[in-house]
Amino acid sequence: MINSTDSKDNIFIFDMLRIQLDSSIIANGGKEIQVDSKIKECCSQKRDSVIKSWLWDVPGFRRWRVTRMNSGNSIQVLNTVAYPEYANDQPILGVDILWFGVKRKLVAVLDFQPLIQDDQYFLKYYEELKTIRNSFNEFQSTENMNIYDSSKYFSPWVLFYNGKFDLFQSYLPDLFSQFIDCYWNLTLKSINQPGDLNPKQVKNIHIDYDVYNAERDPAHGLFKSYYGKEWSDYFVSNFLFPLALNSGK
Ligand code: BLA
Repeated sequence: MINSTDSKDNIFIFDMLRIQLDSSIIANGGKEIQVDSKIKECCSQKRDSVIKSWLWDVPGFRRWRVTRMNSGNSIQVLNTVAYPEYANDQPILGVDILWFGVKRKLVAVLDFQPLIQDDQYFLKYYEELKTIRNSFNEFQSTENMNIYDSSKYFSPWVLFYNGKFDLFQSYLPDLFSQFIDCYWNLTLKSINQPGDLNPKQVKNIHIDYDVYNAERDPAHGLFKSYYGKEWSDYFVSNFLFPLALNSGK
């Protein structure tokens, strides 16, 4: 049985993950950028649910967005994507963590999303992520990845879980902090290293990433059912994947 203490604990874990993320962004020089009020926060008319978003200006990054959805025991979400500057060809940070309280189901996806699928690129950027993945056995299978293509914008070392998972409260904070720390280490190293892709190539890949994800992200359907079609279309095009809007595709 699910009780209310359970639900509070889960909300607390997700709030903690976001605070952990905020603190590490601020420690690395991040400053919050104001977003319009429609994007900042939206409450569902139909259900007990609120979605809040933040945009950060972080040295070395073109864009860093964070979204937190709180629908009590129905669904908890933390989602963040960090796009490095075009002059840096390091992977995009991608995190999507969802908890469905009634089903006791966890969907957790944490990856350094590669700009290209290339052995040299993997050698350069994935050493530390490999080590983390090896210490979280449960997060190693992409078998249940159905909507996305695991070989497009996912690395072979993506931390992925999709299914019933009762231990998430004890696992997630540790997994998340190791993962984020690892990404900062990577950023420090790659800012001082020339990339193999030039800024024009990186820009085109960032555009393609937004186009691909705007088409595929199952978030859109979920948002529609909570916040209506108009808000969802606006949020996906203007906040989640803005480069898809002007790509001409
Ligand atoms: C899955 N993500 C999902 C699902 C939903 C969301 C509803 C399907 C879960 C299920 O029913 O099994 C929801 N995505 C969201 C929400 C936001 C969002 C609410 O972006 C809010 C902003 N998704 C990402 C990023 C990655 C990602 C950055 O946004 C990569 C790290 C991956 N999400 C991802 C994957 C799945 C998923 C791989 C599993 C879907 C599949 O089976 O392929």
